Amino acid sequence: MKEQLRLSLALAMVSIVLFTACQSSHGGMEAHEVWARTGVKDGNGAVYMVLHNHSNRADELVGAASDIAQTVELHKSEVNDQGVMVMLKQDSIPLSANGEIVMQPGGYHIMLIGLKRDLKEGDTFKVTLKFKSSPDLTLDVAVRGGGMEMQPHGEHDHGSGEHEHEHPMSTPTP
Ligand SMILES: [Cu+2]
Repeated sequence: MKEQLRLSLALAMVSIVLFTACQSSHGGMEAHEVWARTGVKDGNGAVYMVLHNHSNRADELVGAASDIAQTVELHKSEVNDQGVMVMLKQDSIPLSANGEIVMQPGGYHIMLIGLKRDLKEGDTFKVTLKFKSSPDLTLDVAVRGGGMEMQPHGEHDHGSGEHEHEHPMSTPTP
């Protein structure tokens, strides 16, 4: 009886692993856990995911596009030598053969600059990834709550000294 229970537990765990593992049959690019922070119209947002390259050839992520924002850029958050978190625009992000890019808060992300509408928990929108070699990949992005909202441009931050930043730095950076 005890053995049987153990066996069924093991089988259950195997099926969970199979379910969450990559569906790698097509040998191309695949994204997992694609999500965005909540945000407000005219503010900024960020998209995160884990991107897998299931092919034996290295490639590069060279851009992203979406109707949701005025401008869409590849960014990397980094702590500079003064200990300040900054966001650096990336012209491309390398993706090794059978490798992955982890986009998460505090690291790589897809920056949405000038949102065309509010992003509320449960909303979805589309983002298209562009690669150097692989075909474009269009993804459904789910908006998750709990993200820190980015301040809209305008009233609150046309003070001096901050204008060289693309997004206000007073809020936590993606
Ligand atoms: Cu950014």
